[in-house]
Amino acid sequence: MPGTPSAAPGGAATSTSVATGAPNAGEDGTDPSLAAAPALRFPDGFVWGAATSAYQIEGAAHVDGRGQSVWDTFCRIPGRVRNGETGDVAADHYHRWADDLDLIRELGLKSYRFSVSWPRVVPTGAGPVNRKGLDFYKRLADGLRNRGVTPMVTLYHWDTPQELQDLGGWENRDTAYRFAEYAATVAQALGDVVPNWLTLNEPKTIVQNGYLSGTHAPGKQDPGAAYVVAHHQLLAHGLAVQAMRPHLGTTGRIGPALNLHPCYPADDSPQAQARTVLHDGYENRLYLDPILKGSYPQDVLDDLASYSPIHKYILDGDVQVINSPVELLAVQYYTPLYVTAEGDTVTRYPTTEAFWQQIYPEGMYDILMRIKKDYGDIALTITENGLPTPDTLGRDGRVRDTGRISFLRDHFAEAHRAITDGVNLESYHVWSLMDNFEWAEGYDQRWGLVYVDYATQRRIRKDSADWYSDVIRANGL
Ligand code: GCO
Repeated sequence: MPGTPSAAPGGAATSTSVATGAPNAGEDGTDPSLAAAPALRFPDGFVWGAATSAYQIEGAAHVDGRGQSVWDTFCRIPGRVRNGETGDVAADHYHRWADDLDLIRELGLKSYRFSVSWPRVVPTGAGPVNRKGLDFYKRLADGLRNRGVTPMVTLYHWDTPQELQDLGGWENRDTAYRFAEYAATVAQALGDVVPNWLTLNEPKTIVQNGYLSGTHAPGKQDPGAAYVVAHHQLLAHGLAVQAMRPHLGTTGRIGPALNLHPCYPADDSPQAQARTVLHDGYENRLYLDPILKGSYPQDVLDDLASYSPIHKYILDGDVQVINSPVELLAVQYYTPLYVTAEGDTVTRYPTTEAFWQQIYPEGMYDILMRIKKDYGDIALTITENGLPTPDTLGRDGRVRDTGRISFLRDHFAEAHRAITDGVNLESYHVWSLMDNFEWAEGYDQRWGLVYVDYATQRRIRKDSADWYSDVIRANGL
């Protein structure tokens, strides 16, 4: 059942601050130790990081043997991506990776979540491995380690190899097996330096944007195929967990990266309540339940029966594979959903430049507490939280992204509140390390802590980057 708003909407997050250190009155009577001590201190060992994905930052789309992905194809369909932009160059991270790792170290990040491009490592999606591609990620992982930063790898962040898409992509069950083979290849190559692994990034977004709205690659509007795609992605997750396990030793941890939306009724009618439960099923339980509980939510399966052939594609043993044990759940929180009696969603809070994103920090607390309540104490990591802001480079060379600082401060405070109330949250990765290709929005939105001047590829730390470095140093705010 979705949580009800935990605080009066827009209410200030409550927090428990613990004074640290004995007061040592300074000359002016203030206590310098308290001035340094954060009001909200995170547990010792809490890990602060940032996240990116391959297609959004790497560029080098036709370099060193990389195969084509569905996003290379999608960007070339007129009208699909704003200004006809592509990830061909992006932030040119493929060539600038060493400087970017230095930047990560300078920011004080202790974890960096990046994704491996499937077609860069296996150009056709199946078969021969591209050593140059694999070597790039080996350099990246080793480079992070050498800088005291823990790598976190996402194996699939939407860049399906085009040759597999030509064979049906996620509509084709075979793609799940090809994914498991690719995952094992990467785990074998990097398993000794990468401790934290995420199989899929937001399978729900592939379903909703790739197969329902058609706003993301492969750009389909096919409700019949959409939830078959959900199932085959979940099967791919389970097969990959099993295929990777032998290469990760006793310390490697695996899990999915799910964008989870706390769902609330838009009014107090019984109809809105009922619609909210089903909405929560489609948004959250359809992915959480098979992976963590070993069963699909029956209310969603019943609803799907009227329009989706998914039932024919769930074969005996599939859900057991999907339920292969995982040690990590990556939570990506951006926005709440408010559901009406008719099953529509309405906007309740101010939105960001991303039309779909409502600013509601308390939703972070609610989704984390709900996971604890319904799914137990699996280790949690926030692998995406952030917003786009109208960032401009000032004449003084500064980017005053005050909106990002207040957004992050409020969401960090809610994460702290959840930890205080018993949630097993161990790390937090801001989306994103740097400005990047924001899918159908192209480069129009800037989500980074670091500004990218695409004309020169210069990286400029925004005010939020400096603020975040202070948070990391203090381990709190
Ligand atoms: C995701 C993403 C990121 C986006 C970010 C902002 O993993 O959900 O789509 O790649 O850039 O979420 O939309």
